Amino acid sequence: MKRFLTAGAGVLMLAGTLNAVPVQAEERPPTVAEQSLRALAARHDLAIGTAVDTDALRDAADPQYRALAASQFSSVTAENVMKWESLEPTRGTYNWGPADELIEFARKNRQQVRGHVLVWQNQLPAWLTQGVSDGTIGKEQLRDILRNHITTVVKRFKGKISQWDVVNEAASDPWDTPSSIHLKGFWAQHLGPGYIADAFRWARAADPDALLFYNDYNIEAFGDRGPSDKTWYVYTMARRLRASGVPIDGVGSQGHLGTQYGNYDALQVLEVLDAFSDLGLATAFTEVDVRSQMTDGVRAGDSNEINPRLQASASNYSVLLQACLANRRCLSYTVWGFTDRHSWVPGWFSDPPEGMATLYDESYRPKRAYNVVKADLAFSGPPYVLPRVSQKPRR
Ligand code: 9MR
Repeated sequence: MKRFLTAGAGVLMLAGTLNAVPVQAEERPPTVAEQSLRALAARHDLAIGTAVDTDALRDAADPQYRALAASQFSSVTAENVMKWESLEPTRGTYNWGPADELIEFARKNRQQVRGHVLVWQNQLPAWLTQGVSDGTIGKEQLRDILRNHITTVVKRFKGKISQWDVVNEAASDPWDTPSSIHLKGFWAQHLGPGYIADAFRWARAADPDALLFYNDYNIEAFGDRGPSDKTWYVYTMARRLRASGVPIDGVGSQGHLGTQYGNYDALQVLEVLDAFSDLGLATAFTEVDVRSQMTDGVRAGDSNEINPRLQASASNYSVLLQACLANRRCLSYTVWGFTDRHSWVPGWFSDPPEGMATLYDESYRPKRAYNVVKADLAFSGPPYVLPRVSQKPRR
């Protein structure tokens, strides 16, 4: 230290004598802690995204939400406002306002937008589900309505959406009846299995440049590859769609995990991403969050109960991110909300209550999960982590 000070003083004296430019503090690169997630992800060409609650984004009393959404993320997904019930609450009358606001926010902040979602059995407008159940909308008409919806929405946002979730959550779960995985829900029931290929074709016709994804949960790792293995089912479905020339460009794995479950390691998760990309598909994590049960102890602030949850949550975020980094066709890693202040989890899981699922706590303090995501982005590189391979939309 003494030697350093003496040398420093010498330089100062010399500079003074020669009347040269004043000595500046030596330039150093920003530390990892000072970097944003999006800056670190950019080194891998990886988009790091978040679902956005547009009410929170608009809330003048909650400026931190907006600031973090802009500074930390390079991609945004509408948590709700691009869903059918939000876009077309009354038949034939579209409400574009909230979705447009998000697109404008993304433009200002140089962010990509993931479009979520075109075809899903949830959050459908009542006029549609009621019309089908009372028979005023018949099968042929329903198909026309779906084609018209996809065409209208995709054209409206053409050029502004990098990836569309075209079909969401079409596959059943092993706890459904029957336990063998099958196509479930409104669309399969009323239109039959062909609606999936149709949806991709209609979306492609409306925007030749957006990447078109199938998106689902509980497809992080393969199981026994038997009839109740959902990941295997989705893989087989994607393989068939590719083989028959359907314009599907990617598979999104949502990544909704819970610390109470036996989850996966990065190699298991990578195996699935590699299987999809070997079919010529891009991959993405689209809705990552890792929730925990909120026991009485957790709610009372007992660190014996809180710490293992924070650590397990962080570790699961890391597993998914490491697998994504290692798969060169994994184009984006999106979290489903970034703060416990605005997360779907507490409202959805109440018995037992669950929460603590995101990267920041309710007061916007970064949690261990945030630091682990940051460290993975900062400390990974060749030979196993290489820049992304861009995906060309399939014609
Ligand atoms: O986060 C969304 C929540 O605000 C809505 O109430 C809910 C309604 O279905 O949908 C949530 O988002 C879901 C997403 O659209 C699809 N995958 C599962 C997500 C969490 O339920």
